[in-house]
Amino acid sequence: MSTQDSGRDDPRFRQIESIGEYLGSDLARTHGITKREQAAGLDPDQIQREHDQLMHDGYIILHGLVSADELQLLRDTSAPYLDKMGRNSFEGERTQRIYGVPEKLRAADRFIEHPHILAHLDRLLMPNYLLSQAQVVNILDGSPAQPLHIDDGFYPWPRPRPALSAATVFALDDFTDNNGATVAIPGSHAWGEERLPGDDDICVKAIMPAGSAILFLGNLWHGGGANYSAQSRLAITAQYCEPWVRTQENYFLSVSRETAANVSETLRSMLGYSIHPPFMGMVEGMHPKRKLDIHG
Ligand SMILES: O=C(O)CCC(=O)C(=O)O
Repeated sequence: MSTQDSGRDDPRFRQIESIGEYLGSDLARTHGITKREQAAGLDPDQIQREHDQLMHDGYIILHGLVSADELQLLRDTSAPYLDKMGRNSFEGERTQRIYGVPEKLRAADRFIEHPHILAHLDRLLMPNYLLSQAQVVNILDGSPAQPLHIDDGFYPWPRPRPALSAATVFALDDFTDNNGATVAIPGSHAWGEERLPGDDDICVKAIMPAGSAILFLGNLWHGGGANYSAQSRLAITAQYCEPWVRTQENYFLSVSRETAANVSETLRSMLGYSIHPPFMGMVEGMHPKRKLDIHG
């Protein structure tokens, strides 16, 4: 019989009985979801309490997530790339940003795939969520506050609605009262389209020591603060989105295949080498990892 006669004769052929099974199944047969909080030795009750607070306020601050050495390595390896100012008031006229972080800065992996952050993302987003963007952000002295914004407002689904993304800002320097600590409006993740931040809204500042992070929902109003401290404020921010929306940075272009083959399985998946069932992310009907030269 010719190989074109019937796929049913192939032992790998799967009979799909219903549209529900079709939509719910992982036809590319990706990996199961790991219980990351267990694997990382995190206390599920504590994560649940933090999750409840995150859903109530729209943000939480987590302390002591990374070591002094991990902070120093990221500061040192970032420094050569911090050579340009922002191109508009949103990027910040006195703010430096590094894009293409997963290609340039291996020291950032620890922050992007931090188990405590992933434990929360695993509760917030669907399996195989994606890294939407990651940036090192250096707010220089004299920088005005960044305009308040929400991170997932460009997806055309009117609010109030569930967050389609979540973000971290890790302090690489201590965040103080006057050096540009991230500001946020508690509870603003529940606002509708028509409500904009006003003078009466209470903003909190994420004042926290280096190595801490603010984790917030993509529909929370927030922004980088004003820096009038005579020192710069270094941070790394990562945004993660549902696996069925478009990411902001196109990592298939900014991350080489060689890098994608060599990062952790978790980061590779978040860079888009993953499948949202049944087919989103496939390449020629196959799992995208098949395009990488992965050994072992
Ligand atoms: O740097 C910060 O504190 C926040 C940055 C931010 O929200 C952004 O650039 O979108």
